[in-house]
Amino acid sequence: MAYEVTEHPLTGVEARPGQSHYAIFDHGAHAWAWQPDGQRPVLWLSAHSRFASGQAVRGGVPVIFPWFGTGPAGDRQPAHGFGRLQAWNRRHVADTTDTDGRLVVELELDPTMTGEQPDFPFSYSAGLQATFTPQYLQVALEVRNTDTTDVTFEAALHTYLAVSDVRQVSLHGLDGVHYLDRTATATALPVVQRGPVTITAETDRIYQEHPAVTLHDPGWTRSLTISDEGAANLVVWNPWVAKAAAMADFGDDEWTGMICVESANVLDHAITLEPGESHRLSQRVTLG
Ligand code: TA6
Repeated sequence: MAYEVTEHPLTGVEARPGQSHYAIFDHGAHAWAWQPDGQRPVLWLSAHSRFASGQAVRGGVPVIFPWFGTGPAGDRQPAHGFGRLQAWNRRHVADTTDTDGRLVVELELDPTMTGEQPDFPFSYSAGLQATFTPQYLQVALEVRNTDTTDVTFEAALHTYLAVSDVRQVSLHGLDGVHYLDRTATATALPVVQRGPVTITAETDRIYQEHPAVTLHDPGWTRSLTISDEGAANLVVWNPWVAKAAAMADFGDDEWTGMICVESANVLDHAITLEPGESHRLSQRVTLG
């Protein structure tokens, strides 16, 4: 049976069917726990995360909307948009955890809730649906243009996955896919991925068209398959030593325990909707 979040100051829905744990905050429509029966947590959450309005939660599945980073032209604030910084309206909870172990939570965001957003002066509705099951977690963001003009936005489901040791994992399925290296030492030119992705330094890559990928974690003898729909990009990120130390809400030694695999539409794959059109971005993380 689902219940109101009790472990943190933010409101939301939580459930512990059997030995598993599901949880989502109203704040940012932010799924922060998916731990199936008999498994270690699949979503990573920093021990130093903040849990407050106006602050991003460090971990789980941040909903990045309506721009990624500082936007395509590098001129927008707050970083990664305003969607993850405030409470969304909880619209629907379908709790069948006592029968089939499933919990579906739907939340909404619209301009009446966010106040003036000079960098995004449009009418829209954004809906987030999180589906927690014993086999997979699915998060879907649907954005509708309710304005009378075209609306262009970026979005990402910025999923933090827990791993035994990021230096031991490998991400398979991106061989031959072009990516943009966003680390400081990179050239601005796309690079082609050769073989599985392994993490041996700060890694911040925006891959282009991509298939489902599989994260192999030998330390926990666990594999996760990450599949998506409506995502032109896949972002892979680990801050490594220096960037982890530079973030106040990220423990200096926590970088070894996580990798972000983010389904996204960013930069030249930003989405433009005509009046009345909508777009759905979804990601599913499946055990095995
Ligand atoms: O998705 C990768 C990234 O854009 C990195 O460049 C890093 O900034 C990360 O997101 C975390 O961003 P945040 O604003 O949550 O600290």
